[in-house]
Formats: sequence, structure tokens, C-alpha cells
Amino acid sequence: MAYSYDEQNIFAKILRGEIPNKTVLETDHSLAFEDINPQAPQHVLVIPKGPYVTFDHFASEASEAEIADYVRAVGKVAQMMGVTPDAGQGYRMLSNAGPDGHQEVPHLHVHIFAGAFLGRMIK
Ligand code: DGP
Repeated sequence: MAYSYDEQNIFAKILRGEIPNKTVLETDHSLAFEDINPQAPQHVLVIPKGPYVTFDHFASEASEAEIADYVRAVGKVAQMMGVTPDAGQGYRMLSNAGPDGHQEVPHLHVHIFAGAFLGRMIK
């Protein structure tokens, strides 16, 4: 499966520093920042720095170092948000992919929602 990555997507511009963002965490291969249109009291996006469109694209083409960094960044952000189930709260992770998944920005991102009871689905 060939994926074509659009270098002009908004998250690519954020990674190049062309658009500002409210950074929560930056690592060698990942960036986490606040969603511009929060759907919960806390809503953070975590993206890999590499040019990957979706999770399956990332999983098939990213290096072990990128994958390890990204998975750890996602978990670390939840811990930094202070919302882990161990802290008595909880969170939701979501990654939309492609047209049927209602993906608006074609650069892999995991949403982390928290800060309120989320019900069964919020997006
Ligand atoms: P999705 O539908 O999963 O592709 O969600 C894309 C998310 O990206 C959406 O929740 C809004 C967010 N978003 C779009 N443009 C910007 C931006 O310029 N800055 C930030 N921080 N978030 C953005």
C-alpha cells in the first residue's frame, strides 16, 4: 500500500514552525500540543514528527526508534495531563483515519480527551 503525504498539511506546518502551537511535550520523534478546537476540558494531540498519514502507515514504515518514542510520548502525555485511571480519573484516545474515519488533517495524530465524563463516544 502506497501512502502519499501532503507536505502542506497543517501539522506539517506546525512541525516546521510555520504555525504556532501550545506544546505539551516534545521528544526526538514526537510532538504533543493542545487541540485548537477542544472537544473536552483537556484535549491534546500527539503526532510523530515523521511524514506518516495514518496509524497503519506509521506502523508499517516507521523505524523501531520512532515507534517506541511515539508510544511512550502518548503514554507520557496522559500521565502529564494527570488523568490516568490510577489518579482516579481516566481518558480517551482516538485516531481518525481516512475519509470514513473523518480524518481532517492527513498527518497521524492521536487525540487524548479528558477532564470530564466522556460517555460512550464524543467524536
Ligand atoms: P481529525 O478530525 O482527527 O483529523 O482532527 C483534527 C484536529 O486537528 C481537530 O480536532 C482540530 C485540530 N486542528 C486543526 N487545525 C489545527 C491547528 O492549526 N492547530 C491545532 N492546535 N489544532 C488544529
